[in-house]
This record gives sequence, C-alpha cells and structure tokens, in this order.
Amino acid sequence: MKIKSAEFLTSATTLRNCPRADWPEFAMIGRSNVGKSSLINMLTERRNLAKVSATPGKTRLLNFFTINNRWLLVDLPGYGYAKVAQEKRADFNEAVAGYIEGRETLLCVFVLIDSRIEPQRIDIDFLQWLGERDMPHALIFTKTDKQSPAATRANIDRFKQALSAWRAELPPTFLSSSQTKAGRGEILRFIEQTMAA
Ligand SMILES: Nc1nc2c(ncn2[C@@H]2O[C@H](COP(=O)(O)OP(=O)(O)O)[C@@H](O)[C@H]2O)c(=O)[nH]1
Ligand SMILES: [Mg+2]
Repeated sequence: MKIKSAEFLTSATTLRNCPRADWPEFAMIGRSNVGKSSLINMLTERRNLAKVSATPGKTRLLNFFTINNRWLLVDLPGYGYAKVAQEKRADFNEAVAGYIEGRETLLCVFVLIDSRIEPQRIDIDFLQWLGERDMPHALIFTKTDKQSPAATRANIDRFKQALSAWRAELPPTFLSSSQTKAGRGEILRFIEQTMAA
C-alpha cells in the first residue's frame, strides 16, 4: 500500500469522545517506550506525525490519524506507567479497555513488544485479555536494529513459548525497526489485506 496522505485527526480520552466510527481502524498498543509513535511515523513516512517521547508514560490520550482518507491508525496510551499514580493508571486502562471492547470499526490491535526484552507478564496478560474478547490482534517486535537477528529470533521464540502455554493459535507476527524501516512493507500489506477481507 502506498501512503498518499497521513494526517492527525483528533485525540480522545474515552470511547465516548472518539471520532465518528466511519472508517476501518487499526490500533497500536504496548508498554511505554516500546516504539508505538516511532512505528506510526515509520509506516507513514512522516517524521513527526506521532510524538516520539524520551520520557515514558507521557502520552495519555488515544490519538487518531487518518491515512489515505480511508482508514484510521490509532496510537493508544502505553500500558504500565511507573510514574503515574495507581488510581490514574486504573482510569487509564479503563479508557483503553472501553475503546477496544466498544469500537465497532476496530479491525485489529497491533501489540508492540520490544524485541530485546524477555517476555513480560503485562504483555502476556494483555494478549490473554484480547484473546478472551475475540479481538483480532497481531504482534510487532520492535527495535530489531538494536541487536543481531539471531538474538531477535531467540527472544521471539521465548515469547511465543510463553504464549503457547495458554493458547493454541499464535497471532500473526511482524518484526520492525523504525530506524531501518524493516517490517514496513509486511505490516502495510497486512493492513491492506485485513481491510479487503
Ligand atoms: N533504535 C531504535 N530506537 C527506537 C525504535 N523505535 C523507537 N525507538 C526509540 O525508543 C524511544 C521511544 O519511542 P516512542 O516511539 O516514543 O515509544 P512509545 O512510547 O511506544 O510511543 C525513542 O527514543 C525512540 O527514538 C527502533 O525501531 N529502533
Ligand atoms: Mg508514543
């Protein structure tokens, strides 16, 4: 898929103030700092479309982007904020949960995992939560430029091993780097195919 246009549409705090659900939608989620905003910029080839932050946990909004005037990409808040008060975190996850459970045009949630980090409880728990809700999802292992392909493969195998302990089917998996643009073609092709299905 060629990206002809990519524009910021709006931000929302909960499902209720999301923009009208007129277009097929894809969302990015993952722990703070995993590379969600960088991936959105890489996919759209726009340097500053999504704000890349050096401080984890800063983005607390659902940010909507219109792509090619025909589908939406959503930058969801990262889960797990070390620096945010416990009650705020609960609020926050509730907004994301409400969005994922109630957004009828949401076709797929991309769950981003740092390819350098061993399987984390919070990621596994979230994938289990998606599975329980029959929400279609895919995995994107980010920052693959930061280590050797062999180290990436070994870590992905460990993650899949951890997932297979409780589910038979593994979700579609992609490797990405917003530095080298690895994964861009595959992810965009997957989005195109999902919209066509
Ligand atoms: N080397 C490398 N750094 C990355 C990559 N993706 C993100 N980063 C860096 O990781 C940090 C967090 O990225 P960001 O996109 O803001 O993560 P977010 O919190 O998930 O939106 C920033 O310093 C990025 O420059 C990648 O693929 N490769
Ligand atoms: Mg971000």
